[in-house]
Amino acid sequence: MSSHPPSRKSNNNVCLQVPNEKCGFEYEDDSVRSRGIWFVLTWLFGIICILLLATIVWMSAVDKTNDIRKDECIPHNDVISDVKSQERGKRSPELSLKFRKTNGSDVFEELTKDELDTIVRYLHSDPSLNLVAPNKPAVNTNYIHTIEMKMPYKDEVIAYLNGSIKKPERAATVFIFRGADDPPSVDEYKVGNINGKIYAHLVHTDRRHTHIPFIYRPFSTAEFFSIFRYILPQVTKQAGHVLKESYDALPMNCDKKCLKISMAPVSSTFIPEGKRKSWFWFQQDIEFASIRSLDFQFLVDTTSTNASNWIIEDVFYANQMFPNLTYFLEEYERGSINKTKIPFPSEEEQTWSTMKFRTPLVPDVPFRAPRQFEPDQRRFKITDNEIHYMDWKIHFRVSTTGGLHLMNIRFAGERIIYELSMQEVVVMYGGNNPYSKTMNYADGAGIYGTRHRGLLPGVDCPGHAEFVNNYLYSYNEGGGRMYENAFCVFEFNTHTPIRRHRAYGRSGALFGGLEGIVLVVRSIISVLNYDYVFDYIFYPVGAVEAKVSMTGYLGTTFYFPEDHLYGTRIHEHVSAPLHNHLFHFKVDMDIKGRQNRYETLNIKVRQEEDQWVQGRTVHQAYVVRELKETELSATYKYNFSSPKVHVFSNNNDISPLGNPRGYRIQIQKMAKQLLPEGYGFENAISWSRYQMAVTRYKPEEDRSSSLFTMWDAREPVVNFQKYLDDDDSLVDEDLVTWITLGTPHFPQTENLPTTTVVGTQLSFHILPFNYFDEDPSMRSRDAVRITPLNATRPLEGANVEQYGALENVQCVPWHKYPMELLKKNSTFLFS
Ligand SMILES: *[C@@H]1O[C@H](CO)[C@@H](O)[C@H](O)[C@H]1NC(C)=O
Ligand SMILES: *[C@@H]1O[C@H](CO)[C@@H](O)[C@H](O)[C@H]1NC(C)=O
Ligand SMILES: *[C@@H]1O[C@H](CO)[C@@H](O)[C@H](O)[C@H]1NC(C)=O
Ligand SMILES: *[C@@H]1O[C@H](CO)[C@@H](O)[C@H](O)[C@H]1NC(C)=O
Ligand SMILES: *[C@@H]1O[C@H](CO)[C@@H](O)[C@H](O)[C@H]1NC(C)=O
Ligand SMILES: *[C@@H]1O[C@H](CO)[C@@H](O)[C@H](O)[C@H]1NC(C)=O
Ligand SMILES: *[C@@H]1O[C@H](CO)[C@@H](O)[C@H](O)[C@H]1NC(C)=O
Ligand SMILES: *[C@@H]1O[C@H](CO)[C@@H](O)[C@H](O)[C@H]1NC(C)=O
Ligand SMILES: [Cu+2]
Repeated sequence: MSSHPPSRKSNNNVCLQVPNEKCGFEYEDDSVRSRGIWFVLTWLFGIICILLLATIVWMSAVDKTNDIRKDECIPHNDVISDVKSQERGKRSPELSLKFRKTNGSDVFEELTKDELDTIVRYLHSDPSLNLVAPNKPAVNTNYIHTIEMKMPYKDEVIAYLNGSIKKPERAATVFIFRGADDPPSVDEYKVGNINGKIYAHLVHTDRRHTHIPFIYRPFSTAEFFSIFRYILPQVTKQAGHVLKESYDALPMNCDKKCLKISMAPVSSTFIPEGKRKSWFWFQQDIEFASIRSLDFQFLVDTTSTNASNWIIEDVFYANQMFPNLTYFLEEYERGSINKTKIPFPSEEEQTWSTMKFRTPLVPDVPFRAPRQFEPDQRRFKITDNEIHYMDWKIHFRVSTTGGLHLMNIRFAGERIIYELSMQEVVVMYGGNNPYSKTMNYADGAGIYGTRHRGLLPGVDCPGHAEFVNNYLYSYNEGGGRMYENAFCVFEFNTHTPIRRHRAYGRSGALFGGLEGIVLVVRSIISVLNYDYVFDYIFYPVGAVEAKVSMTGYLGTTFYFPEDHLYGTRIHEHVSAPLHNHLFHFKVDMDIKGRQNRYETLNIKVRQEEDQWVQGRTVHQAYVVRELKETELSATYKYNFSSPKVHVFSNNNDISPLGNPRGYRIQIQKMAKQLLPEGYGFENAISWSRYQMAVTRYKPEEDRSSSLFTMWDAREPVVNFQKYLDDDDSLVDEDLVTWITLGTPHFPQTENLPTTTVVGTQLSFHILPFNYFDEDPSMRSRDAVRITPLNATRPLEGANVEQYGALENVQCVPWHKYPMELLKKNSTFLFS
């Protein structure tokens, strides 16, 4: 028990959550206190309470180490009922630091540490690959960039799942950077039969490039290391006096007044063929640099694999561009430039960009916020790599390059979704200064799997969530390592009823309702300044929602008056430019099997004769069903004037009422790609042209984006448009749906110090559409039905049916920051 603000007296954090009773606080109002006691007594004598106590006593007996007080919730973490969970280790109330135990037993499971070690040993033993370990980062070496499980093709997986073949071989996708080769390249390898006679070969497919120009490689530690070794010292040596005069700070040997370097890659379409260039600029190295941008910028040509040949090209300073550093310095000496002068922020001036608490604090008394807990015990479980929750069963994997993928999502025993995954996160900026004009980030370069880490219980996910760790291999993180608290799973009461109805009349009265209870699978990635919260939400009605919320810091530029055209001046010297956030998702649905079709229900309006009233014509809406026969005819660009319902169904499974059983996809927030098709960076993210697109499943059309998207627009490694251009038939085929979410973000001063998730949540729903004959949530115990005892006298007592769910539970919410643990060891959060 730990985190009490000093002014709060708490009875060991254990108290009765009774209305008006303020939980162990010094309390002045006696009437409130006695009311509290009255509630306690009522509660103590409640029959349901006795049931609960019996459960508690039983559970205490199960776990002797846990001295449960009768007014305390059962800390479910200690009474996990299933054997597998116990195998994973009993979780301390603070936080589990146990590693997820995996043994590669399942077809969806990521590679285990042993498997990764085997692959690394095997590849390193091949002299022709000439590989070096990740501990000596240099651009002109050959090294393994990432390793991840290569999923067997869907045919095989499904045959394995239905028991008709034995387990497919374990295989891996490996990206090898070959900076030492001439010409240098990045190559995609398949390493197969990992646990047997292992082999490796370059992947060949016409669906993407697998032998990739080295200039398209994502930034790696090797490259950052070289920037720090070769470029920064050069800039500091030649222009250090400018930085000192302008900002009273330096990038090196700087003690307390330091400059941080930030970087924006220039996509290949904006520069001559065969070149690789990035813009760099300085920021004050304080909390937090991304909103502390300064005006000294320079473009570096990093085409050579020999970093000592990298060239500093254009320099931008004081709203002027100079063709080279020497020329800039001459002009600077000559006094023809209006020098920028920004004093290094004092302690006090630093505050606005920090997340330090502001005063006066709200509320003025540190009463705790409402919080959620699980009164009985956890109602879902996670076994190896599968989540079990009510009618849902979900496999998962965390791919090193792709992040969290949910696989084989079943409801009531039937697969509905084979794969649900995020494909790419993009931010496209504009602005006055040179780097903003070509600043487009595709965060895949940041290696999504490694960004899943460090979720904080109590803030990022509820304290009662279960956290999952992952072991992944990436060069940027020094090889194989554990990522703790990579994602979390929790059951959650939204307290928006999922359904309800209240009716009252002479014929009787009735109330029926279902609490808003869902399962959330959450991951959060931080890339540079931004944080994205990804939720996959599972509803008792058989629906799934995918949602992304944005937070973190703005990306900014140094303010010049011209920036008014592009964004908002958010501080004296800081402008935040308009930008467009885009997200791409893959949904591989299988509705009653793999042979599905895609139809739109087009809502139209027409004028028609009213056959019931002579001579009257009416305007009214009607529906035209349009079967989408091929990929190109199935691309969807939102049009306000022609609303559509997007239905995916199985034509071999028609309900007795004549409705094909199906699911539909409904997108809540879309953004249009405003740039011309094929222009610049847009060419690398051709998926963003469509709010939705549907393709026929092809094993090699696995992803819509790649590690290389930030750089490869001239010749995209994965070109999504190509998936569509072969215009395959979509009728009664295995269909994959690709969904773009997005929003333009026009920054505002309220985005200081950070942007918040409020108003930045984008989502789509995957909803049953005549799939069930009746809402499956009608079986939920979380529902209630209330009817009068006597239908003709509804005011004289009612009957409450709760289907057995324990109610009126009063106990301690299980919500704590892992405070004690963090004081001793904050590895899980910051590593
Ligand atoms: C892997 O674990 C599962 C259960 O978690 C077990 O049934 C299987 O035998 C294990 N496989 C190996 C190769 O250890
Ligand atoms: C198992 O799946 C495979 C591949 O989809 C299919 O060909 C086969 O008929 C299925 N077998 C059974 C027993 O369902
Ligand atoms: C890299 O370039 C520098 C300067 O041009 C040269 O001295 C050095 O030998 C080169 N290194 C390699 C490994 O080619
Ligand atoms: C730098 O730019 C100036 C002005 O365009 C030019 O005269 C000079 O040759 C350039 N120097 C180098 C080293 O490119
Ligand atoms: C420098 O500042 C003066 C006064 O504001 C302005 O008139 C002049 O145009 C500026 N020069 C440059 C090169 O921006
Ligand atoms: C939008 O839909 C309307 C009504 O069907 C149609 O007339 C119009 O051409 C469509 N606009 C575009 C851009 O396709
Ligand atoms: C319900 O109330 C009506 C009107 O008072 C009465 O006649 C009837 O017997 C009651 N029914 C039952 C089942 O109690
Ligand atoms: C801190 O925790 C990490 C796991 O998060 C563990 O590997 C490490 O040994 C711990 N360090 C200490 C000093 O306990
Ligand atoms: Cu934004």
